[in-house]
Formats: sequence, C-alpha cells, structure tokens
Amino acid sequence: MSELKQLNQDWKSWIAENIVNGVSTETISSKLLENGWVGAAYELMTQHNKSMTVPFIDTKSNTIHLEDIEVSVVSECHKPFIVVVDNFLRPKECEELIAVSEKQLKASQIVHPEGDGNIFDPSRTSVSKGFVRGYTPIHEMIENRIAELINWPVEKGEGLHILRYEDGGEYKPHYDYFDPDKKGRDKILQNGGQRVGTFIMYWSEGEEGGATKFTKINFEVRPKTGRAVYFANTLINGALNPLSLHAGVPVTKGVKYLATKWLRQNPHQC
Ligand SMILES: O=C(O)CCC(=O)C(=O)O
Repeated sequence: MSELKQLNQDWKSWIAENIVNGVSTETISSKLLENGWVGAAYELMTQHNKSMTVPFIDTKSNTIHLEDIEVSVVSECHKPFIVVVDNFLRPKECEELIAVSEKQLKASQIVHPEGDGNIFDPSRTSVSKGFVRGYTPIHEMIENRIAELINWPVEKGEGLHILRYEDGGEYKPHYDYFDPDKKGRDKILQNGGQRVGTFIMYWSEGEEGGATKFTKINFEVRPKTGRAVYFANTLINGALNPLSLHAGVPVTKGVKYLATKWLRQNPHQC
C-alpha cells in the first residue's frame, strides 16, 4: 500500500501547499524522511521522476529478503536516517574477510584537515586498510549485497575500508562527509562527489566498549558479528547533516573488526 496515501490529511495538505509554493521535491522528501515517512519520501521522489539522492532502505518489513540472505531490521532512527540490521554477514563470511585482510592492516590515518592527503592523528587509533572495489570475490559479493540493501549502485561507492581496534583503540567524533569549505576538498569531491552515506559492518563483537556512537543524538550501536548500520550523512536535498557526527568509542576488552563502505553521490573511481 502506498505510504503517501497513508499519510493523514495534515501531511497531505502540507505537501500540496509546499508543491504549490515551489518548494523542491528534494526538500519536501527530506522533511518526510526526518519524520519517519521513509517510503513516502521515496515515493514522492519517484512520482516526480527524481532518482534518490541518498541511499534508501525499505524498512516497512522487519525482515528484508535479499538475493542471497535475509536480514533483520533491529532499529531505525530518522534524524539523521540510521538503520541497524542483523544477519547482514554470515559468521563464515566474517572469518573469510578477516583472513583476507588481517595481514594488510597498518596504523590508520585520517583525511588531512587542511589538505587532500592523509595523516596520522591521535583521534584515530586503530589499524586499517582501504581496498579497491571488488578486491577479491568476497569483497565483491559483499559490495553487491550492500548495493541491493541500500538501493545504491556499486559504482557510487568506495572500496571496503577494513579496521581493527583493541587496547583502548577508538575513533573520536567526526563527520564522514567532506566539508567543501575546507582546503583540498574540491579535489577529493571531483572523484565521486560527496559521501552521502556510510555503511558499517561488524565482524566481531569485542567484549567491552567499541560501540559506534552518534554523539549529537545519544544513539549507539553495539558491535555484533554480522550486524551492519547504515546512516545518511546528507539530506535528500543535498544539505550536509551535522547530526551524523559519530565516533567509535574505545574498545576496552577484546578486539573489534569492522568494514566501512562510504557511499558517494556520483560514480567513484577506485
Ligand atoms: O569504529 C566505529 O564504530 C566507527 C567507524 C567510523 O566512524 C568510520 O569508519 O567512519
């Protein structure tokens, strides 16, 4: 059943009024999404022949049937748009990903705050490695699965970025989007545009600590083998969303492995 049709009369009148006033479909859809009308936001965009400007997960059912796996929706938040799912990866797939990546992990860096290179920084204490898209068949399979879940083509994404944290390792609060006003960002944005969303997959649970915490909204996701979280860094109208500020809180016992995939606005060469 159409979610737009399910909206109450106040919402229907609000949409009609905004359309008459020339407000863009993207801005109206952003508002719908922020208020939890995920399906209606998507429908409005398609009705106006607009393709979605951010990845989209259809969360109307608690179980999502993908081509090769069934994932369970665990929780959802709308400001910013965050969806947590379980069973995204099978335990065997996590083991395989760890085996393929483990030897290549090196001390993590961050994007230079005032340039386009990468630097070491105490705000990020983990080991990691960024892989090209489709690096091995397992990377490719996972990338295709992500694309299916979030309705976003594989080419509009970076390769998997693999991380391991232990002994107090953390990633202090940061944004994944590139602030276009900062030096060097125009060069980064030329290849694929903005990082409109982030998809994180956990391959282990650690024993203590290690949550991904959205610090402005007090929402956190505990690591669990096979769990994944998607969050939007921008609104449907392209505005950067400061509510997407997030951190990897210190791992105080055990080891936390994860893979991050950043989703770009446009096709990205990597
Ligand atoms: O470690 C985490 O939980 C978050 C990782 C993260 O913020 C990132 O990869 O951008």
